[in-house]
Amino acid sequence: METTEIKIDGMSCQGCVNNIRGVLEALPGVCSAEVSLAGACAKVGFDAAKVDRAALCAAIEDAGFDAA
Ligand code: 9UX
Repeated sequence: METTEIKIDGMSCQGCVNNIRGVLEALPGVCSAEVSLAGACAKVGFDAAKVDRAALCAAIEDAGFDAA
């Protein structure tokens, strides 16, 4: 498993955090997702054979946030 940290702009409450965690966990290949409102970031564990960092960012962007 690989892990990556993604900066996320636009989260304003714990609901956003839960939404993003759900979006990430729904992606095939994502093993774990920890999202921090205070840290404005996500730490994601994933299987690099199934999903890549760009796809993680794209899913967060699709949910209405800025990911980098
Ligand atoms: Mo909170 Mo986030 O009411 O999209 S869920 S602002």
